[in-house]
This record gives sequence, structure tokens and C-alpha cells, in this order.
Amino acid sequence: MSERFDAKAADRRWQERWAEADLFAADSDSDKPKSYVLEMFPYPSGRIHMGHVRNYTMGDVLARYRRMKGFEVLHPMGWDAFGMPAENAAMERKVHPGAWTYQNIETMKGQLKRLGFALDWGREFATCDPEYYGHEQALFLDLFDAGLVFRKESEVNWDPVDMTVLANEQVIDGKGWRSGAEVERRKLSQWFLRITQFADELLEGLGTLDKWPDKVRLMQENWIGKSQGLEFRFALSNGESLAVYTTRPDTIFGSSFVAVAADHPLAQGVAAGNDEAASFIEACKRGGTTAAELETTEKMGFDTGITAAHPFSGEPLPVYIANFVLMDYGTGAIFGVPGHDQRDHEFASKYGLPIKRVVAPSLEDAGEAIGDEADDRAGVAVNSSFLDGMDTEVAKAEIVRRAEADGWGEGRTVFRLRDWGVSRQRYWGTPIPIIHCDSCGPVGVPREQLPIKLPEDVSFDLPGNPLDRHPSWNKADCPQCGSAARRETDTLDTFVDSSWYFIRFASQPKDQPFNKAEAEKWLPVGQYIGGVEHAILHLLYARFITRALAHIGKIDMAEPFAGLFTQGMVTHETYQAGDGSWLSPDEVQKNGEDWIRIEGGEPVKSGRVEKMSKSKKNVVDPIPIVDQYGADAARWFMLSDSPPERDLEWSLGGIEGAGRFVQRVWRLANSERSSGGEDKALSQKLHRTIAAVGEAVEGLQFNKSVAAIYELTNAIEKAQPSAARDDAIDNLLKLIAPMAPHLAEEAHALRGGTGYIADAEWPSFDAAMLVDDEVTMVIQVNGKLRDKMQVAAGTSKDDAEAMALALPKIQEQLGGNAPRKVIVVPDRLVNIVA
Ligand code: ANZ
Ligand code: ZN
Repeated sequence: MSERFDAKAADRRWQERWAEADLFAADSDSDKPKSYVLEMFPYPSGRIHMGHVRNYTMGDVLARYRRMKGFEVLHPMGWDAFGMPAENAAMERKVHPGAWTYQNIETMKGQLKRLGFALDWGREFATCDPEYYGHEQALFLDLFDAGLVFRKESEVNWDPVDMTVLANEQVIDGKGWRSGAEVERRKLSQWFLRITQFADELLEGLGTLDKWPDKVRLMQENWIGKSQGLEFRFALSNGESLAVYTTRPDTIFGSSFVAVAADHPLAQGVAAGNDEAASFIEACKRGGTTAAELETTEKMGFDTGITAAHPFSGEPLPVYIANFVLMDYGTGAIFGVPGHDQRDHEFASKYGLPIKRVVAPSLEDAGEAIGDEADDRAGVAVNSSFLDGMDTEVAKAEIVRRAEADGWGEGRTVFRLRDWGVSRQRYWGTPIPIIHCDSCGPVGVPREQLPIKLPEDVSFDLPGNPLDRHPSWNKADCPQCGSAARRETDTLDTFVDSSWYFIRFASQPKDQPFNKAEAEKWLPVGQYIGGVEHAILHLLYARFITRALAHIGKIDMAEPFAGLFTQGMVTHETYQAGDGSWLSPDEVQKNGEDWIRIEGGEPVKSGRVEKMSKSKKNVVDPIPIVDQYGADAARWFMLSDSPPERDLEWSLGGIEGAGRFVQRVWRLANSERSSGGEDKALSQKLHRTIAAVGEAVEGLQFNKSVAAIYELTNAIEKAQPSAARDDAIDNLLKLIAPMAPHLAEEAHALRGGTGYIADAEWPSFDAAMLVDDEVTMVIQVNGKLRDKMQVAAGTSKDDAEAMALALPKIQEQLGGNAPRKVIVVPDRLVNIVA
């Protein structure tokens, strides 16, 4: 038996033994209650980073804890393996994206294994495995058959020099990343998934997710962006009519212009006979299309010369083409109210249009001018004819009522959510299983031909999509009429791959994407853990695909993730050399109060604590840490310092402290068993710790479980040998087992424990032991604190009064007189009125 815990040997020993015993294989047929714990699967970038270690450690603690609590636990791992970085590597290093990806997977799998995660590796897959993406193609065809997949023209980033479509991340400051050419917008016919059909359900469903962070639900709600408003038509001076959409019909009397999007038919019509209008529209197209970009770019307009008649006053309003109006929201046309909408305010200021107040806190404020910014608060309508004095909500309803009664408009609900464009003009993704036939149109590939595999013989020396220029892969016969046709060369957005992987983990038959009954045994995922950066798209897409699959009868489930937890980041101080270049933590050292560069001794500026990132070089590689301190110390530190939802600052002190704790537990485990004896206080501490650790782990408050375990460890160290102390040590090992599993196994074996501690039953506590048997009562004389006393819990009022009056300090206060009145709050307070 060694004095020091040899983490290296223990890590290896237990990892091998768990693997041999296939201890963490999840049995779908088990009679035990089931628990599905899942962390967001990693992208195989090359090496695991601290963020992975933190994320997977949290999930692992929960998985191991649930296992000890008697659950059959599913805790799988796989790889989100398609995407751009593999293609970039192929271009830069002349390796095939598949070879690069599988090599990375092998490396990272080895690294994950070194952390001792209780994973069911038998269920591992990568989304780039033809078996996986073949099943995804089958699901795509199911959705296609159900009308949930469609084609639509949509804009892409086009590099005019490389003659290729660029992914968003390949556009840097509006220029192609390789050619440096100004990127253009081009329309291409692309594939979409009809997520908008589920917009209302996806919004309503958020209400059932009570084990999700509020902030994530709010982000999803805003993304879906349901708004209630009015669509109505203006009569135009050219005899036509123009439909607009507004969420503020109550501001109609404040409108001073009307505006349409650059690609609105009205704008196109004007441009046909007006070069100036046409070039204005061209200029609009050069800017970005996202709502965020439109908020910030300068508002620009082109006056068409057409006017629109105000629906109540008949007043003519100028009609502009404006760069801040989006074609694909509402009707692509608006009426502008500069007094109460900031974009309209900027626009009106620029073009000298009236800025009128039509909403105010009260009628008396009707004369108050609008300042430098629009006033977007609700209030009462003012300067608005028959609306004057009505609350904003009442006024909205009144306009909708009149528009509907008189037939010029109707109430309408609009969502910000757009259908999901899934076409990517890239190689390293799931091929879309469609064949384009000149006579039959797009036809689904027959199921028996799946998977449609990516061709291996591709080159990346030319820009663009290798699938497009492949000599044979893209040629196919039409499955319907047999004539020569063309295979779709777009691949699927990688978010499709991650929208159903959790179902495949739960059930993975060879011949179909999943087996409904088996998947439903595990799903929904009980606890999902991942980064908040996926709070919107990934989670929304996974929720949508789940509902779409439910819609076509493939699975009976509304929401895929019952519980969600978003963990904080791992951060580190940043360091910069005199020339501004970033230095990594192992290139610098402390010199007194200052930092210097180890090589050369030049002074170094230490900067902000930020998320570990390659660009700022403030990363600490987990593997050397595991080499030096062992997996358990690394895991322990990840859990101990901060609440898991907050950022954790990596520090040498922190990992060293974790290493010392591991050794302390090891020393306790080494203590001789004693021949007997009680220790009431220690037993009580143990039971309290068991209760506290269980509660904290269930609430994913791992730092609190760590703190409770520290306290127990201190108490054991101070206690005299006794049977109670032996029992506390045995139980301490079980309490740390989910967090420091190698140490726990090794110590368990050392102390003669049988089987794996990973299989042991989680210790139970005796509720009676949680109750204090002594309490501190405070004694006040005339409202002032004069003394305290320890009494048995539940001491009667009379006894407490007598004991308090007998105290020397109190007798002194009373100066020999009898108290006028004594009030006793049992277990807490004796209040004496002298
Ligand atoms: C008049 C008005 C007055 C508006 C006012 C707002 C404030 P949300 O609430 O986000 O759904 N709008 C409508 N269609 C648009 C489009 N295609 N492109 C740009 N803006 C558009 O936004 C709805 C509001 O955004 C609508 O209500 C409309 O401006 C504008 F004090 O109409 B509002
Ligand atoms: Zn055909």
C-alpha cells in the first residue's frame, strides 16, 4: 500500500476494468427505471479542450450518481463530424476530410477515455458514418413525402472570382476568404424544411419546459418572434393598392411616409422605368440582410413619386423604397411613424419628413415634442382623432375592428421565424437524396439505394463544391421515368445531423433510423447539458425535428429534452508581449508582482480573464494536466470552484488544491479500522453531508456538493478512531465516487470493498440525524442582546425561562429584581422586560 495515491496507475487500472466489464453499457430491456443523461456531442476538431472536460464531467457526475441511485442510465457519446473545418484542412493540408475527421476522432476518443467518463462507448457513432447519414437521408425523404421539405429561391454568398458559393464563415468583412473579392448576393434554388408550420407549437411547448433555464426559453421565444398586428391596404395614386403590416395600428395617425423593400414588386415595377431607382435597388443589395445589420446600417430611401392615401384622413403619404424594410417579413411594406419607431425616426430625420407625437403618457402631454429619439413606450393615443385618450392596447383593437368592419384590413399574426434553409454547396455533409429530372422534377432516391455515399475520389485544389464537378457521381437515372437525370449536389446543414442524434443513441437498429418503442423507453433526454451558444439554433432545430417526426408518426414525443442545463465557460487570464502578440500561459511567469516572458525575460502585460481561445492563446491543454495530477484532480477542480452555470477561471492553485484533496482522501482511506465506538457528532455530520450532496447533485449544483464533502473530510480528519469514523470514511468514498471515480474505486478496494463502487448503492441518510439536538437561544433584556445559552432542542418555555434567569450576566442585569415580563420563543429567544 503506497503512501501517496498513484493517480496514473489507478486511472489506467480502473478505466481498463470498467471497459472489460462493459460496466456502462445501457440495457434497453432493464427493469430498472431509466435515466438518459446527455451532453452535447463534440465536433472532432483535433483535441479536447477544457470546455469539453467541464461539460462532460458534469454529465458524468450526474450519470454516475443516477446509476448509484438505482437507475439504468444511458450516457452515450459520439461525434458531430461533418462541417467546414474538415474541408479547410483538406484544402490546406491535402488530406481527405474523412481521413482528417476520423483521425481526430481517434485522438479525442483516447483523450476522453483518460478522464474516466462512464460512457456507453458501444453506442458511439459519427454523423459522417455512412450508416448514420444514410438513416438521415431516409428521414429527409420521409419529411419530403410529408410535404415538410420544399424548394425555394434563396440568396447565397457568391465569390465572383473563385466562382463559388461561400459559407458565412468564409466571408470576411464582405470579401471572399481566398480570393479577397467583394462577395455578391446570388439567388439559388435551395432546400428548406418547413419549421414555420410548427412555429406556434414550438412557442407553446416552451411553457412545458420547466426544467430549462428561463433565459434559454426567452431566447427561443424571441427567435420565434410571434407578433399580433394588422395587415391593411393603402390606395395608391397610380390606381394600385399596397398591403402593409404593422404591430402598432394605434399609431396610424402619426404616419408620415410609406416604404417598401428593395425587392418588393412595387419597387421592381418602378425600377423598370427608372434607372435611378434601379441603381438604388442594386446598392441596397450590397449590404447585409440580417435584421441586426439593418438596425445599424444607415437608413436610405428612394422616393418613387407615388403616394398612398391615409385610410382615415385621405392625406397623401410619399411612398419610398427603403433599405431597412425586409421583403420576407410581414408584407415587405410598412407605414412609417417617426415619432414612435426609431428606424422611422432616423429615416424621417434624413429626408425631412414630419415627426409627430401620437402616443403620450396622458392627454395633457399631447403637445410634448418628440426629441432626438423615437418614443416607443405605450400610453394613450393623442393627436389621433377618434382614438384620443384610448390606451395603446385599446386603440390597437379599435383600428383592427374598424379595418375589419370596413373591409380594408384584417388582424394578422406574424412570426419572425423563417423556414430552415438546409442546402449547403459543400462536400463534407450528408448528401441530399434527391435526383433532378427534366420531366419529373425533383424525385426522392429509392430507399433501397440509401445511403447515398459521398464519393471518395474528390479533389480540393479547385474552389467550389467537389460534388458539382465530379465526373460521374452527380449523374443518375430518374427513379420515376428512367431518363438520364442529375443527382442533387447540395449537402445538408450540419444542424440537421445534430437534430436527431439523441434518438439514434437511444435506439440504433441497422435497418432503420431508430426503433420507435425502444427509443421511447429512454426519451425524452432527462438531462441535457451543453453550451449556451446552442441556446437558439441547435435546440430549436432539435425540437422542430422531434415534432416533425411525431407529426409523421415516427415517434410519440413532443419535446426531446426534458431538462436542460447550460454550463459556463472555462476562462483564463490573457498575456500580451510588447508588440501586442498573445502569449500562452506556459510562455510566461510571475516575477514579483509583474509578468515576464520566460524566454528572454521581456515584460509581459497580463490582461482580461477571458474564455479560453486559440486566438488569444490563453488555453490550458487538459491532457498534460491529467498526466500530472490525474483524472480525478482535473474533474474535481472543474466542479469545485464556481457554480456550474458561471464561468470557471482556470488556475494553477485550483488544480493543485484538487490534487491535495485527492491525497487527503487517500490518507483517510488508509487509516486502520478501529475496534468500535460511537461518535455522535461525526455520524450526524455524515448524514447531513449525504443529504446535502444528493440534493446538490440533483440540482446540478456541483460546487455545493464539493463544499459539503470538504466539510465532512475536515470533520473525519479531526475525529478520534471509532467505528463511526470508519463508517464515515466508507461513505465518503461513495459520495466522491461520481466526481473522483478512480480514487473512489482504488480506496474502496483498499478498504476491502467488494465489486465496483460505481455499482454501489448511494448511501441513504436517517432524517432523524438531520435534526439538531442542541440549539443556541439568545437572551435579550429590554430588547438588547445580553447572553446566549445552549439548550436541548425542544426545551419547554418554562425551563428556558428558568435557565435564562439563572445566568450570571442576566442576574446582574436584573440587579436582584424580578423581571416584569418574560417572553420565550422556543429554541430561539428569551426576551426579558426588566
Ligand atoms: C407602424 C409602427 C409604428 C411600427 C410604431 C412600429 C412602431 P415586430 O414588432 O418586430 O414584429 N415592419 C413590418 N414589416 C416590416 C418589414 N418587412 N421590414 C421592416 N420592418 C417591418 O415589428 C413589426 C413592426 O416592424 C411593424 O409595425 C412595422 O412598423 C415594421 F410606432 O408599423 B410598425
Ligand atoms: Zn423522370
